[in-house]
Amino acid sequence: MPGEFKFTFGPWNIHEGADPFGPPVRKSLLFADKLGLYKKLGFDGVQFHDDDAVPELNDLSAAQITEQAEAVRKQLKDHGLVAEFVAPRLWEDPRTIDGAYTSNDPECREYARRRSRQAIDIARTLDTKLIVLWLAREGTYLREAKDSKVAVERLVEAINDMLEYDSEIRIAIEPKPNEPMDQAYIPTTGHALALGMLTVDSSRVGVNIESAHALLAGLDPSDEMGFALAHGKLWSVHLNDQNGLKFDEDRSFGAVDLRRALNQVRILDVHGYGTKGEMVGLDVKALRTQKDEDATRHLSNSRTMFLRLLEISRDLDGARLELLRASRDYEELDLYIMQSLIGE
Ligand code: XUL
Ligand code: MN
Repeated sequence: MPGEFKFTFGPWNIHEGADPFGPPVRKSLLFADKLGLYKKLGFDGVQFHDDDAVPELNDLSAAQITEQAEAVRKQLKDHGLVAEFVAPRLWEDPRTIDGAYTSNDPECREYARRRSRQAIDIARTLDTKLIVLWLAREGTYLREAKDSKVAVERLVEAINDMLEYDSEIRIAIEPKPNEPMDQAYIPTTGHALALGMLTVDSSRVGVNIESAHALLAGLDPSDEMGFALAHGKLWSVHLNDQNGLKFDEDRSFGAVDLRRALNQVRILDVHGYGTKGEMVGLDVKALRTQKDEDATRHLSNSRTMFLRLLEISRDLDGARLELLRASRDYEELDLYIMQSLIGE
């Protein structure tokens, strides 16, 4: 039954190709033009950073922020799209250089908390109750720069602040072990869920799992997803792929390791991901070498691979799998999976 999953991506996934070593190599598309591409590419929803929806929001009043967010809500409606989540962008402003919620400077921490409340206002206007927190700079380049116990307490205070600001929002933490920091405080799903347990309402703190981030932590993305699913906490995913432990490559889903991708699709499908409104986010980036006219293929390719792997997963013979497990014939199981992947 392919088609029951709803797919999303963020405007940042259509990208000009700049990297830390070189300038943009493709033309910028206006947000309005990007919106026009979603349905054509087979996508149903948009993931937002707060300033994807309301640019330069630090310079705007609360009324101006709401007015601009309302205009975006209308644009979404016109395109038949929904907002999946809003994520406060807490890594570009000078006040977030040394971290946002965990900065050693109280004024910077206050800025981060105010900005997070603004992101919640935007989310409410866009009709989503999901906030994603990628804790980009909440970590250190060197251990002595911050106190890790105090840092966790500050993360809890910041999350409490958001939960208390709006009694309906849910927060999905997107763990990542490194980049831009040497060492992040919340590197894995386990850390994110344990952090949620310390907050005033752990029932409203879950996770957004990104394949590449799990791989950078040396973990298997499908097992991370299984862990979150067992807790009822998998509220969003950022599927992509990654060639080893280099940098966050955001490769197209399945591009490096088809079997690893199959296992992610399978764990999601078998356990009903999507049946409570969860969406399949594809946090993928076009290769820098890609030309303007074909710079959205990574998105449609990733979706195509998800749906193809879904078919393969659903075609697996459940009884045969059970028999192979029961007889502990994992060599035969290995071959069965590989043959399924190559279409034999
Ligand atoms: C960073 C990352 C972000 C978040 C959204 O590595 O994945 O795009 O997904 O803030
Ligand atoms: Mn991501």
